Amino acid sequence: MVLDDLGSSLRGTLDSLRGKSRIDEEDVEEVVKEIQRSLLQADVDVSLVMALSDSIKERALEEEPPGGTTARDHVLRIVYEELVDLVGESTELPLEEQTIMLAGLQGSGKTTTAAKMAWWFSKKGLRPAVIQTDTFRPGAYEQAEQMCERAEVDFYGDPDEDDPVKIAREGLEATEDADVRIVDTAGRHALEADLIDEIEEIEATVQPDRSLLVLDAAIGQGAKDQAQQFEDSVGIDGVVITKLDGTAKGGGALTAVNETDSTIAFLGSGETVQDIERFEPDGFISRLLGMGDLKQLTERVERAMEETQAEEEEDWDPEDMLKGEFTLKDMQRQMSAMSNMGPLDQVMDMIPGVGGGLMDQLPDDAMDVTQDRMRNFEVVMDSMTDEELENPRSIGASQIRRIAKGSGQGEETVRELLEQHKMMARTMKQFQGMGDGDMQRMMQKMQGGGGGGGGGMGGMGPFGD
Ligand SMILES: Nc1nc2c(ncn2[C@@H]2O[C@H](COP(=O)(O)OP(=O)(O)OP(=O)(O)O)[C@@H](O)[C@H]2O)c(=O)[nH]1
Ligand SMILES: [Mg+2]
Repeated sequence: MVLDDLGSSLRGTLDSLRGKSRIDEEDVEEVVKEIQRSLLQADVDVSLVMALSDSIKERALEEEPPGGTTARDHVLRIVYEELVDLVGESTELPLEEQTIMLAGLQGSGKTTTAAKMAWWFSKKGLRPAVIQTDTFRPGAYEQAEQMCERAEVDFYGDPDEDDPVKIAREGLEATEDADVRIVDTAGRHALEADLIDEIEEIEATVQPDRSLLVLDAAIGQGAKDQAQQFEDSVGIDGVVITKLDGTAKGGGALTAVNETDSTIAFLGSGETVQDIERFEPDGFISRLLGMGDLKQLTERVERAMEETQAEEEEDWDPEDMLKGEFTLKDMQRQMSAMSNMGPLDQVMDMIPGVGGGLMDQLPDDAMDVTQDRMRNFEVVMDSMTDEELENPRSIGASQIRRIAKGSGQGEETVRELLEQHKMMARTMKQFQGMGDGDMQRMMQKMQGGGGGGGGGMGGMGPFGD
């Protein structure tokens, strides 16, 4: 994703500052060079890069490091602050009744984003609805309808109507009961006069409380003009950057945001409705720099736990795992909690110490393999009886054959699953001897010593080692 290698290259440079209490101009030059290289490679505008590096240089040399901080921490803090400043604030988005219009070029991800945002609002306890006004793209109605179904949110569209303004007007009436109405609009491959006319008309009809511009992270310097044009015609309150999961660099989008004095509202990082997150400048930059982002991770974990619990008919206490035998049922629950959290590599990226450094050392597809395997395991477990799940030791060769057949997986996958389970059960056993106090201490350690989740990155001391 954006500035992907900034973290690792910068870490190397900063590490050379370790142990020094004062920094000289040469050290700062070195750090600034790394930052420039990463930003330019990521397509961030040259003048922006220069302005940023000048202020980092100036501050690093002139500001006195607060007592007790090392040269490394001092520079890291300045880099962090300047980068946070570069990406700007998060677009204000009160959790209240509102209408939001999405604009953007063809294929930028508007329709996907509409459904994702609706899903996001529904998780915040509001009732969202998506209104599809795109009469230009064939299949736009079905696409939006399907995505909204997956997001389990209300949807309005009219495949037989070809006047988008009329659809918008009728859509507002039809979705009167919704709290948040998200209006999806048509895209064109370039900003032509008729697209501008159309979106201006829709905006006049809908009178959105906010208009968000959807930008593909792959867009380069062209983003700047595009953002300006949309700003001039309908007014842009915030930007959504999509496809950050790809190889895209995102720097063009960042430049557009900066140049138009706009802010970022959401980040999109995948094709499913859950692949959205609210933009948080601190967390975003800490993640880039490999500092991890505890706050987001905590949110995801909490959400996943809620969802897993909602799916369970009986109450399940994770601590039960530490008491009796670790069964396949426990493993199944654990895996379902994991898959609710989103792609494994994204979750890993948010864990301090794991994101950045460690991830760099894994082959690119290491996580995908694990995820595919997890999916296969889930299918296999679905083909097992309760008795087998509770008592995996009882599973013999003939049962393996039956389960493999029933799940459409090979027998070796079933065996692998049983092996994996055995390994996990052994690990769990090691925890079993721990008293409550030990467990608590371990959790606190994992949360950065802050105790209690939700504390953001405050406790972990992002500038420490
Ligand atoms: N990998 C990835 N793909 C995305 C993301 N957002 C959207 N896409 C994909 O990008 C393609 C275009 O997305 P749409 O939502 O249809 O884009 P749009 O702006 O509505 O396109 P038009 O209506 O034709 O203007 C689809 O194949 C989406 O699945 C994302 O965050 N990550
Ligand atoms: Mg669309």
